Amino acid sequence: MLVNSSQSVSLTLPLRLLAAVALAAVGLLATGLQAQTFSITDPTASSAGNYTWAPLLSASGGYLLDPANDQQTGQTADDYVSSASNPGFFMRYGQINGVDSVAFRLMENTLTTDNKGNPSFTGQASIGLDTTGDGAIDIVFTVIGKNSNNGINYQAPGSGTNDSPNTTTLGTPTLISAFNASNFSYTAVNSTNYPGWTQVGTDPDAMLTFSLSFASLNAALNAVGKPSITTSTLVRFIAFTSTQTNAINQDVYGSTGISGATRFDAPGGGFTDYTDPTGKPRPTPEPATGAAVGVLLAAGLMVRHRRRSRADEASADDVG
Ligand SMILES: [Ca+2]
Ligand SMILES: [Ca+2]
Ligand SMILES: [Ca+2]
Repeated sequence: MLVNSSQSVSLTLPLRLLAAVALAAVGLLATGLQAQTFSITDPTASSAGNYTWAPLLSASGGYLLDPANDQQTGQTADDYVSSASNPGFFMRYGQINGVDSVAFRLMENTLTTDNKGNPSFTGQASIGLDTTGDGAIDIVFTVIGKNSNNGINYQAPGSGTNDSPNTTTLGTPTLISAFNASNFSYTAVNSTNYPGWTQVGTDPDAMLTFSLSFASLNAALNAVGKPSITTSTLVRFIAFTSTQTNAINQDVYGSTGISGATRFDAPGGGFTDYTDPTGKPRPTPEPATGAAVGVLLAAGLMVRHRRRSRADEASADDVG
């Protein structure tokens, strides 16, 4: 009995040490992820089909998807598209030109071109963030290609509840940055920038990508009276298109039409599952790395070993 107890104690201490080492490794992995350099034109997936951008997920599991031809105002250029094998809403975090940045990528049904046939973004696409977990949009980032404030803007939600298309109003866009080669890309989808993509309908589809620095994201949050977030804050995203800047009126990604549900946080309402700003989904269960799982397995085996030892002792006592 004494031998068993001392064995348990002597093994528990190294186990704690091992757990600490594993957690440190997890931290290093996270740091590595944040430091990774990328470009907004990087392909969505490897040639082997593994996503290098993070597909945003539904709260009920799997990729968040949006049907084709459900936008409400007639312009298929502003219709988000996806399928079970081709998710259409991605994000990525890392360094662009040495600056910590977050980027979003969306697939749209029709590529618009200028009179020379070159891709020309003339629409308006927005990403809303719920940074506080209350189901309401806290801030919106909008790329505008059609009138004043062309570029990447932020918008403050209005005084309503901002938890559904009908209850959301948006303030005047404030320009964060004009479009440039590092923060905006609008292009036809092809087998290089999205290996495995299947065209929707008869017209070429578009891939829209934009980025902003993490510092400017937080500066915008502060400007609308919201606290800053960190790379571990759990956030929900919602993507929508509009013909006007003060409301949601075209397509909500993840919702049939504008309003497949009465609230953004209801099934089919448009919110992604919670993720951190690096695109890493909410850990369930945590932690998820191989090393940490190994530690958990080892801990489980130890518990079983100790229970068995106690059971052996108990049965030995019974016999005695
Ligand atoms: Ca759609
Ligand atoms: Ca199309
Ligand atoms: Ca939709």
